[in-house]
Amino acid sequence: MSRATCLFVISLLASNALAEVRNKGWWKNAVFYQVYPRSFMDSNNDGVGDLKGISSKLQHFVDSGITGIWLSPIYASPMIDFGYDISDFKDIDPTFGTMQDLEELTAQAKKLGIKVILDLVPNHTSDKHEWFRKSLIGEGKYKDYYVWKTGKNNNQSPPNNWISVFSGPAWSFNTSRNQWYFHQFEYRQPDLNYSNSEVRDEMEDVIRFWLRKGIDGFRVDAVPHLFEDANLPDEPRSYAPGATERDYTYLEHIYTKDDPRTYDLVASWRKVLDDYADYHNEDEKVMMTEAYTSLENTTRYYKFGSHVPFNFKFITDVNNNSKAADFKRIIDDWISQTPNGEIPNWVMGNHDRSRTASRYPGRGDQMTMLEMILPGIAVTYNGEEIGMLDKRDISWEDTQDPQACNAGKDKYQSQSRDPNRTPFQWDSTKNAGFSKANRTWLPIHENYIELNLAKQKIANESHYKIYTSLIKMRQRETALQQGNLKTLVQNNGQVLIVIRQHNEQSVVLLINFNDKIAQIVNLTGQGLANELVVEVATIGSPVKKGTTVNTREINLPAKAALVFASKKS
Ligand SMILES: *[C@@H]1O[C@H](CO)[C@@H](O)[C@H](O)[C@H]1NC(C)=O
Ligand SMILES: *[C@@H]1O[C@H](CO)[C@@H](O)[C@H](O)[C@H]1NC(C)=O
Ligand SMILES: *[C@@H]1O[C@H](CO)[C@@H](O)[C@H](O)[C@H]1NC(C)=O
Ligand SMILES: *[C@@H]1O[C@H](CO)[C@@H](O)[C@H](O)[C@H]1NC(C)=O
Ligand SMILES: *[C@@H]1O[C@H](CO)[C@@H](O)[C@H](O)[C@H]1NC(C)=O
Ligand SMILES: *[C@@H]1O[C@H](CO)[C@@H](O)[C@H](O)[C@H]1NC(C)=O
Ligand SMILES: *[C@@H]1O[C@H](CO)[C@@H](O)[C@H](O)[C@H]1NC(C)=O
Ligand SMILES: CC(=O)N[C@H]1CO[C@H](CO)[C@@H](O)[C@@H]1O
Ligand SMILES: [Ca+2]
Ligand SMILES: [Ca+2]
Repeated sequence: MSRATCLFVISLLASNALAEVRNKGWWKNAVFYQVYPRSFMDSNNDGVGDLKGISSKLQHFVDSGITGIWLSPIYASPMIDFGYDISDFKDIDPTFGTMQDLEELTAQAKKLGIKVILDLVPNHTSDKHEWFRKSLIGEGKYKDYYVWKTGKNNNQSPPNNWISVFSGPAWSFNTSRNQWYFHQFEYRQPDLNYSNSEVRDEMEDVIRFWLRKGIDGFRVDAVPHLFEDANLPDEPRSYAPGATERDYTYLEHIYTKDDPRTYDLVASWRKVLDDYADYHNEDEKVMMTEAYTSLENTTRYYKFGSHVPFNFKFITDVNNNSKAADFKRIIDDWISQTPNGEIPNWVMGNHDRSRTASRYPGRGDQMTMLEMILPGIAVTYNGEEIGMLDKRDISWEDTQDPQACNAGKDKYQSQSRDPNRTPFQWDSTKNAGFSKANRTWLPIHENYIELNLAKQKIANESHYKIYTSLIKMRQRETALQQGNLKTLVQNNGQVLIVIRQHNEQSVVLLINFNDKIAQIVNLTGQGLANELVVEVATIGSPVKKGTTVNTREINLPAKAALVFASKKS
């Protein structure tokens, strides 16, 4: 081999060795935190949160031990569905700031070691998106970007009986095109046509655009809704109790949900992320998927490239009347459905659901303990680290959520997601320190004087102290990083026990589901040390942090939860 060829081969090898995904698996024990940008922090005092606001609070994530944040949509939008109706996938809405603000946010976050993940909303666009406007007049390739169809009865009625998630017909007529278009959500959110390869190319292009801005991955919205059956057949009735003809639950969504092609589409997006990280020699990019569907169909996304198919079982399958055994069952089911080598995840709340502390009155911190002690990834919705509550009394006049507005004045409260979207409570100053505006986009919860981050930081016991102590434990305890998992129910079904063990190290969580009676828990025979130390206790528990207990006879106060670790020598 000549010297020149030799050098050539070496440099090829070198560049190959360099160009590869770095830091693979950084997300495996991550705590991810969902920021709802409208409600996090307002930097310019117009009453709505923004990107500069988030940048100004990055230290909060560092202090808390959070690995990465995912931001609900910040793209250009008429805000019919607060950013889930996007008019330009490659621009920032002025409500939230500028592209420069986003670049500054990602750059600053990178310096602090915080990952930034964006929301990808591929199912639909805003009706104000350029693609839709061109599609309306049948222009060139845009003609088939959306799902258009001539209606029945001489085009007088919709092409079929499909119902929108936000209730009422999922079809709207447009006079200039003289056809109906399909929308799974609001009528100003027309669905894209994913049978069209040009649409798929556009979305890959959108993903690459944001990767070039320095983001670390995507959370993909409303995945099961991506494809519809090409023949557009009527859907059968569900006979769900109480469902009226306009309700989404009135039909069995067999032609508009869970289409098998969805899985390959998700896999194609994962490939875009991997190829990008590979080519640019960057940290692995993460993909999270939002799919409210059966356990099998949700966990199937693991096999198609989702690192984190969101596990909503603590939101959808249990409530404040559930027993210890119900919790054990949903934990065990998820673990058994997680393919070998994949990582479980636990989501306690989000912008669509009632807050954890409201769903589990007096037991919100126990839910935080569960998600932090269980193996894998924990996902926190902003505000839950301080135990924020739903603001239930928002008036019809102040209501903003389109899902509630669609439901009408009589039903809006049962449909509204506003109560769990009120601004973050930073301190006890005006507007909870969220904004200096005279009016915020949603009212502040009136409990902010008492319930806020600043107070919880200095209190002896607080939701926030519990939250951060648990994250510190995750960083410290090998049992939480690598330990196996055992779940048990004892004391006549009253106590849930979660044990994590790695070599000689153990972490144990005990939750007393009995509101009135303390339990004596006996953990003999579980392979634990004779003595354990309380690391975290629920607020007001008479058994405090630092208490050493005998494994044979642990006093677990009524309605309390305790986290223990083995004594360090
Ligand atoms: C139909 O689309 C046109 C734009 O081409 C718009 O001006 C009009 O308002 C739409 N009509 C309906 C009924 O949606
Ligand atoms: C979707 O796009 C495909 C491919 O371009 C086209 O054949 C089809 O008619 C479109 N579907 C609808 C319902 O518009
Ligand atoms: C699961 O997905 C399959 C294929 O995509 C679909 O046929 C089935 O109806 C789905 N099942 C449930 C319970 O959602
Ligand atoms: C909790 O359960 C009680 C008793 O069944 C019920 O009255 C209450 O409405 C429930 N609270 C929540 C927030 O679900
Ligand atoms: C709030 O209202 C007061 C009194 O009307 C006014 O002086 C002040 O400029 C307003 N502040 C903001 C931030 O709009
Ligand atoms: C916190 O605990 C210390 C020591 O037990 C006590 O002196 C102090 O009063 C407590 N502070 C508050 C705000 O409860
Ligand atoms: C705990 O359980 C073990 C094994 O079942 C038993 O030998 C022991 O007596 C129990 N201890 C107490 C305090 O009940
Ligand atoms: C669960 C859910 O529906 N999440 C989002 C899905 O998309 C709709 C429409 O874009 C949003 O309103 C939801 O918040
Ligand atoms: Ca603002
Ligand atoms: Ca769709």
